[in-house]
Amino acid sequence: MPESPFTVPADLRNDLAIREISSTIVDVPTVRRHKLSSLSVTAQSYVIVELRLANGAQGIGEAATLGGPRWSEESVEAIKANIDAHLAPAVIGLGADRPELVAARMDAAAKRNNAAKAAIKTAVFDALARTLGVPVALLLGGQMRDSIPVLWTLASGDPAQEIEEAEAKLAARLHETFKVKIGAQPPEADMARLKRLSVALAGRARLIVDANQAWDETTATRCLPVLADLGVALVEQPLPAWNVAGMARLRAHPTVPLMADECVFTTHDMLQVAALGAADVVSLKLVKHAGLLNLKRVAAVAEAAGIGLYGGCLLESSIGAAAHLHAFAGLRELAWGCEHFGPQILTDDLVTQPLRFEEFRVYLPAGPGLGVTLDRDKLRRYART
Ligand code: MUC
Ligand code: MG
Repeated sequence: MPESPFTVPADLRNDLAIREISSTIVDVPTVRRHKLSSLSVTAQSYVIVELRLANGAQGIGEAATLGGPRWSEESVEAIKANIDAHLAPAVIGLGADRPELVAARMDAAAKRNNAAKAAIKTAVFDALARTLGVPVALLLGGQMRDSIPVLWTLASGDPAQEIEEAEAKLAARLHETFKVKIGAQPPEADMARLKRLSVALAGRARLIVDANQAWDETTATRCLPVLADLGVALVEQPLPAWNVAGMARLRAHPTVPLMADECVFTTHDMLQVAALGAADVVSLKLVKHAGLLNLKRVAAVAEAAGIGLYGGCLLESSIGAAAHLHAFAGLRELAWGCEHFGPQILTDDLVTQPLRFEEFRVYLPAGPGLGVTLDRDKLRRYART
């Protein structure tokens, strides 16, 4: 008879048992309006998970959303409700030294809910690593690097403002690659906007674009050669997430390398994209892959297919960004860098010591666990009442 996945080994350390999990919705204003193809935000919403073990160790995790349940199906309201009613009760009493068992219990308690599960799993790793006095990265295989090139996203939709913003980032030596959000306006208007940006920043910055599923295949076929002529280095998710075959057809006539984002949540999605040859690069995110271990699994499928890795984000604060950096730090290759500029687009952060951004890179915070400390005053200030 196959072993039950829920047989808890007898040697479970009682002091590592998960005793308490709480979740708080926070809304943190952004420094300017951030406009994607189908949504726009002036505040970023997260669910912050706080977890306590029997030994008193605490862990934190963050579930990010973008524009309510519009970037993906999860909203902060649904994330909090499902954590409180289903996911936390499923793992209370389990040992933090059994992250796979914690994951299996949550999968049995709720379908998908990937961002909610990711936040709890991050908090489990944080508490476990703090107990052991090691960084989370060490529990994931150890660090290949301690900093990662980090880009900035231009998403006001106003090219004059975007050029000014990019100039300021270049001058401060914070970012030299810029991701331009397109798809909120007609393609011709976006092409004109990109032309202005590429002329203004020529020779000094690299541009990539993210259409967030806005185009149909005909539009993409028409626009990709224009983007190639403008020197755009990468095009992210030009087609709807369902049209993976369409992405493969676009790649059959190479113009600009394509990056998969919303079409890759699970390892099965990644396998399909790889089998169809539908992407050159994949954007890795905790909210999509449901946690640190799964992120590395998706990366492994991509690596096996020769697909490049990119460290994606959903505008996380320093908490969520730190969690990603611990996972990214252990990947053998991260050829396309990362986009964890989230802490910089917020008017305030949720930790006592925000992440360090310097010389176009973001640094893995030092210290045990995630290496960041939740600022409880800030948590109270931005908590939704
Ligand atoms: C996305 O689709 O990549 C990441 C950066 C940004 O500006 O939006 C997000 C989501
Ligand atoms: Mg994207």
